[in-house]
Amino acid sequence: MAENTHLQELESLRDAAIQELESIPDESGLEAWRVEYLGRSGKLTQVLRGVSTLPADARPVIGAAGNKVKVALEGRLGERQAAIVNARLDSLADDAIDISLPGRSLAVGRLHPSTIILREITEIFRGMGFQVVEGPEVELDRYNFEALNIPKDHPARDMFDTFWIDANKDAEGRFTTLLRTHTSPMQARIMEAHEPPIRVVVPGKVYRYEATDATHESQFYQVEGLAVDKGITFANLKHTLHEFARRMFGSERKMRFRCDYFPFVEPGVDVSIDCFNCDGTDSSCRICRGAGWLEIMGAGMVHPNVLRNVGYDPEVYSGFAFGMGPERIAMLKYGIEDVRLFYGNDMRFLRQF
Ligand code: YSA
Repeated sequence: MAENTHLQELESLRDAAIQELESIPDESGLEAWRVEYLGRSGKLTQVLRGVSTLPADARPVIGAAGNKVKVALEGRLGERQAAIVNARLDSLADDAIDISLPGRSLAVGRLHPSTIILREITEIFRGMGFQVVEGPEVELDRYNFEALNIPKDHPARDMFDTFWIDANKDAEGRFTTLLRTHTSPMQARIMEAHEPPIRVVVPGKVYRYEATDATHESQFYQVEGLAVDKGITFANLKHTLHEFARRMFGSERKMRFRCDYFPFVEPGVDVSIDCFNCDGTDSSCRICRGAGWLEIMGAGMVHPNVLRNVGYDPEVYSGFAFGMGPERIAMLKYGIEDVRLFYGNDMRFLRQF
């Protein structure tokens, strides 16, 4: 009787253990199951230990049945372990990486055409002994105009349509801060901060409140040049700009200087090169439009008033200065017909450089 009860107990222990085992999802669960049933204090181990207390005739029967259950449970445990490992391997195979596939190419950035031309220009001047410096885009009226011999109400202010910043006003209620309309204010800042000799170029963004068209943007770059020392003459300016044009556009280019007016130079000139597309021979040339000449910058000898404004003695020092538009130069070099393409964010244009 006792024998039958023990046999039933073993069977239900086996069935419960197997049912539990089938729903275990991972190896840590399997280990907990092993400890619960087959461990030293496990449920089956307890039953097997109790065999010695049974009547002598029941011991071999229950002992043999208990061992059979143990072997069966160990066997099932091994099967379940293998099933869990295989399931994991199968899921890895689903996400497998095919290392024989070619890689996906990354889109590599490139330099903006303005940056390319700016680097080319500044490198040429660096090669001629000029230092490259930069200055603020938000500028004071004092540097953008007044230090450059353009006092308040001077008509020359109309040459530079200005974006004013309404943060600060002077005693008469006039704005004192602006987005610089040219890089020339850096002439005054540099001369104020340093004694001659000075040889600098200043690349930087400038802003003008003007209607845009194929040759006019409201934001564009300029490169300013300034050289101040004892005995600097117009001949030094001509030589420097000739050398620049030779390195930038080739040695066969001719250069033309014509009188022009800028309040901060005397004399002032505009500087052109002869058209490298048609050599001045094609009245329908798409680059010079038949003029034969391409204007590339304004320049001149630094006005004595500008030297005085920064505390230099114009009897002792003289200097030349120039200011050019790199986008206009890039347009000439690359045959770009509309300056608005530079900041239009059209990737089809930008990818060509
Ligand atoms: C003149 C004499 C000096 O001693 C020093 C500098 C200068 C240049 C002066 N500061 C100036 O800004 N002159 S400018 O109005 O004729 O502009 C200079 C160059 O900037 C032009 O030759 C042109 O290449 C470019 N530029 C002017 N307005 C532009 C422009 N580029 C694109 N869009 C515009 N709206």
